[in-house]
Amino acid sequence: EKPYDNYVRLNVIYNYMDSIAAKYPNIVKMVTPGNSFEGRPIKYLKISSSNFEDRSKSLIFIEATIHAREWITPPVATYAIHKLVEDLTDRELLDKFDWIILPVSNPDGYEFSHTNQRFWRKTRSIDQSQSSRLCPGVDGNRNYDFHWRTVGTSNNPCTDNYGGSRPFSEVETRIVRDIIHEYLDRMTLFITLHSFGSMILYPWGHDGSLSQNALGLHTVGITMAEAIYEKKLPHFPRYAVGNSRLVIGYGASGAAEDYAHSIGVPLAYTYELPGLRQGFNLDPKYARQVSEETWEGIAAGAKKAREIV
Ligand code: 0X9
Ligand code: ZN
Repeated sequence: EKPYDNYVRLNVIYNYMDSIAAKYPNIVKMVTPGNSFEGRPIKYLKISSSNFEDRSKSLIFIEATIHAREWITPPVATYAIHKLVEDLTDRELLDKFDWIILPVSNPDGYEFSHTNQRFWRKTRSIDQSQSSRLCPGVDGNRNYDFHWRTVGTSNNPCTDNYGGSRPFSEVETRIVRDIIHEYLDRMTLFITLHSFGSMILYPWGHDGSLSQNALGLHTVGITMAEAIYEKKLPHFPRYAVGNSRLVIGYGASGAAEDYAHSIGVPLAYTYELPGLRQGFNLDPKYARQVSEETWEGIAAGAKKAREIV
C-alpha cells in the first residue's frame, strides 16, 4: 500500500519509510530524533546521493502534518520520497541537493484525527498548570519562538490556535526547530505542508511586512506555482503566491516558516494544498494528483533556488 495514493494511518507511512531506508541504504538514512508527547516515534529521512555528513550540498527540508487534520499533506511528503529515491527520472535533484523529509511531525494528533475526532488540529499534550487537562493540545504552528503568542493565537488551551505555555513547549516543534538549526549553514529551502486553499505563503505572517529577501521569496514562489499550473492537471484552482498574512487574510505569529526565515533560511514557505469544496476532507481519490503536481512545484523551486541563493 502506497502512502501517496490514499489517506493512510501512521503505521503505513512509517512502514513505507522503513522499507525505503532498508532498500536504499546508500542513499537514505532513517532518523528518529525523539518521541511525541504520547510516545510515538517521530521519523524523518535524510536523502543524499553522496555523504550527508559532507555538508557540501545545499539542503532542502520538507515537513508535513503539524496540523493533524490536514490529511493531504503526508501523501505529498511521501511522494517526494518516492520521486527522489525510487523514481530517478530527475537525477539532478538528488545530485545537487541533500533532502530531509519529515512526513508527520504531529503523529499523536494525526492518529487522534483518525480514531477520535476527524477535525483535530493540535498536538495532544497536557501540562500541569491550567485547563489544559480538560483541553489537551497546542497549535504547533503558533508554538515557534517568533513573536510568540502575539497575533492570531490564544492563551486559552481550549482554542484551536492555542500557542502553548511557552515557545517550543511541544516536543514536536522542538524536533523541527532542531533540524533547522542543525543544518542552518546549508538549508536553502524549507517548506511546511498544510491545507487547504491552494496558496504558497512566505514571511512575514504576523504583521504582513516583507522580509529583506522578499524578491527571492516571491520569485521562487512564483516559479513553484507556475510549475504546478503548467502540469495542466484538472480540478484545482491556480495557486496564489504571496505574503502569508496578505494572501491568507489573517495574521498569525509563532509559525514555522516565519521562524525558519527569521533564523536565516533564505527561502521558507507554507504550502496550503488544495481542498476544493471539501476542505480538509478533500476526496482521497485526489491524493495522487495533488502529490504529483505539488512535487512539480517543489522540484522547480529547488532548481530556481540554486540560481538565486
Ligand atoms: O494558520 C495556519 O497555521 C496556516 N493555515 S492552516 O489553515 N493550515 O492552519 C497558515 C500559516 C501561515 N503562516 C504564517 N502566518 N506565518
Ligand atoms: Zn495547517
